[in-house]
Amino acid sequence: SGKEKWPRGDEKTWKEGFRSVNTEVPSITKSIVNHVQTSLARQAYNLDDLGAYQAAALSVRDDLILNWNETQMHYTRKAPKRAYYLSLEFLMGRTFDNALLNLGLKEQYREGITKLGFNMEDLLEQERDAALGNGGLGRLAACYLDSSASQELPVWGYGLRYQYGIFQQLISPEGQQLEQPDPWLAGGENPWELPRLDVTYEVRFYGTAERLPEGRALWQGGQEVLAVAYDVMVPGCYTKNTNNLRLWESKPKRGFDLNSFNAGDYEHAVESSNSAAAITSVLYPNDHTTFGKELRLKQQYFWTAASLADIVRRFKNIGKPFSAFPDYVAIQLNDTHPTLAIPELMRILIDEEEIPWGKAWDIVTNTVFYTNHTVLPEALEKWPVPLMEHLLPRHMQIIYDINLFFLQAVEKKFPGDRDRLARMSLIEEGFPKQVRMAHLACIGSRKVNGVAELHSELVRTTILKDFVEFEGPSKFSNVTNGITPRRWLDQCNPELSALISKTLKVDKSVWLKDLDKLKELLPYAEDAGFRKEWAAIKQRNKERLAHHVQTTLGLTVNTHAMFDVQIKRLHEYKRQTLNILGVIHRYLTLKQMTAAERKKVNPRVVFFAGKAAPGYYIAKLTIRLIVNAARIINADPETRDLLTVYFLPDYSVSLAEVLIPASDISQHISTAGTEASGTSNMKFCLNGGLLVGTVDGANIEIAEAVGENNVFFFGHLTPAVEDLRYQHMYHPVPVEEKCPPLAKVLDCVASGMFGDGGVYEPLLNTIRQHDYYLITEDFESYIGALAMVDQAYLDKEEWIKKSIRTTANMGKFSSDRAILEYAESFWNIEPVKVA
Ligand code: B1H
Repeated sequence: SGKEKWPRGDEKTWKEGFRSVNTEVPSITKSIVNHVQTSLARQAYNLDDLGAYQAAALSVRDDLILNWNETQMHYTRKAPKRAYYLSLEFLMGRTFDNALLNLGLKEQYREGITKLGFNMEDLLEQERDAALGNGGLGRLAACYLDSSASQELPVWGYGLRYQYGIFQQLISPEGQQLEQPDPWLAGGENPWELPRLDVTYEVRFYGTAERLPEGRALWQGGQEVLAVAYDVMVPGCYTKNTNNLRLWESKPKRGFDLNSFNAGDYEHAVESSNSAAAITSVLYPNDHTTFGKELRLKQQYFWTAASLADIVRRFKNIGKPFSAFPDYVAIQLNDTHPTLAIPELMRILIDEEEIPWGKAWDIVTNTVFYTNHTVLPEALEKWPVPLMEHLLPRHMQIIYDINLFFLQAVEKKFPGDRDRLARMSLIEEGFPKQVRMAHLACIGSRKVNGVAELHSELVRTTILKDFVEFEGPSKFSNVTNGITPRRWLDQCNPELSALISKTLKVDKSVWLKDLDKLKELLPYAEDAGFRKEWAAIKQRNKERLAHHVQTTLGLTVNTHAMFDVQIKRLHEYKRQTLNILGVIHRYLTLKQMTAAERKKVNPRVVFFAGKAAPGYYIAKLTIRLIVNAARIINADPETRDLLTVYFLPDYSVSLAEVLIPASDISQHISTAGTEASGTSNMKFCLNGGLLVGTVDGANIEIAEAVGENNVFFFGHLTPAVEDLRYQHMYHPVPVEEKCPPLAKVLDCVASGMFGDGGVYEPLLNTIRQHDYYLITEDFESYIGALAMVDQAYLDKEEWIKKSIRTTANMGKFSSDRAILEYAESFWNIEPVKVA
């Protein structure tokens, strides 16, 4: 009624009960001990590291809840325009350390934990990664959440609460990738989420859609599934603002079918309840490919429908007419995975809110924004029309209607251009017909952006060229990706962070939220004392990585060598194959040298890590070649002081946090025009690692920022790629002629130097035959670039200068800059600070 007295009962008693965030060591230890006693029901005498971690995490959770509650209440009261980031992946990694750092409580907790007889580093290792993503796209979403909260922007994430994240990778002794499930929630309570069992929505699948007058329809029948909210708290850095990531879990609407149960048909009784629970059971591990699987489409609709219902309900609470929807809501589509948000919002506005088509379309196209993350054809989502019609009959009608109006407008602007209509249609002809999700996302959005300058240009000139011609260029823009310097510098490289603060004579809270400040490090490149400290930190980070490899794999790493790292999903376009063939080439070269010649060579340790999609045969063969080459090369007494190779299994956010600060050089060597941006390139450079790479994605902008003399570029440029592929297709030249040194390497592999050569034939054939990713074309300049790296590394002082200058110039790549670009130029939202 609004007139109820608040609080109920005695106000003073209430207020005395309120607590605030524990900032002093005694109150922190008290809270930890309380959690041991009550939440965990355990005792001091039998507490292990896991128990101590859980108690400490629950204590931090309490603090996060206070800030989260205050933030959400404040946003509700102020009712600002909000932005919603819809992503099927959020690759969050661990939370404990990050939360402590963002709250500014790490040192207090360290002291308290020590007092209780535990070691902070050991407790941090107890946490499992939240790995609800495949790679860059999912980690970008996580960085953007961190930046939104840190910049005090009213942004919520929406995703799925998968029971199983990205699979765990095992490597067999033969070098085969084996996959195991990742039951990340199996340990019981997850302290970083708040189950909201009262926040639920019903989501419908299948059934029939009957057209009604005035463009409306009645969709009924089919299967109804319940979406239950779990809220993950996202603390900002040095601010009270704590944003929300809402993850949906699927649940059967009713426990099970009682009629069948009573009739004795127990299997059927639980069938529909199982099929409901299946929706959010597992993350699809097929980075960069679309499969047209019904369960995946169910995930996409389940998630967009629940998210939109929630967004619409929140909007309605403000009490404004729907015409004001775009003034209060911005929805960012992370790739095409949530594109159903467009027809779903149309359905809500038309069928439920009874808004006419034209007005509804205006609302949608002023609310939704679309980010494209790849131009690779195999990654562009298409859904078979028969599947859509079956699963989402009403949405298929709406898509047809959108298409009709759209093509009429195209026909009007380009009369009689049938080819253009066919190219631009939302429906691709064929057997079966397919819905082109990128086209739908494009025409349903206010803005479309790519994720680095080159990539955005490729979006404009290739996959969406017709749409630029039709709608004009202003809708199409670029937001270059960024990374959060909190996790990717302060957290993963605390010594470097401390050196930066000491040198700049400011608290880290200043430069971590204004990363351009790193520029002030530039003059210190000339300071020999500073260089010494800088190099010593890199050395200790290399030792930390070596220690990790020693304890997890039992292998001893030479920390006096140059550390050369390539860590990312296995994919032909990323060309791990080029790297390992380069390693073998180096090995063959070393073998031919005299002992005296070898003395002049820089020792090198090459690290690989990354997962292959379970069904991606060639990518798995690449892993096999790496592992077997490593086995032979590392065992060779003639060369092993100068060259060793490691494939570190089960790459994850947490492993990246150890690898990245330890690298001297990292490899980002995609065929030009294929890697939309890359974000690990930014992480390495921020940590003072140099980069060897192709002129692709964000490598280009990194080189612009840090200076071309501080990166090692090689390979053909994007405009050449198409012609070269054409030549390979129609005028193939044998690799023996095109690139003799590569041919020699391929022969060694084929002849069994690294185990049965026949095994590798299919991989070698991808190069010998069409060589779509142009390894033969880039091999020699790649070897040349690596030689330049060796040359540069000989001058240690100059190398350290390059390292310092690289870090100093990386300010642009903070995800704070990126998220502010989205906020200002797309979403039109402003910071809402919680006092
Ligand atoms: C990126 C994907 C992707 N682009 C389909 N596209 C997926 C596509 O499961 N799926 O169906 C999953 C992922 N991921 C990456 O996005 C780009 O390759 C990187 O270059 C880029 O840095 C990253 C973030 O923008």
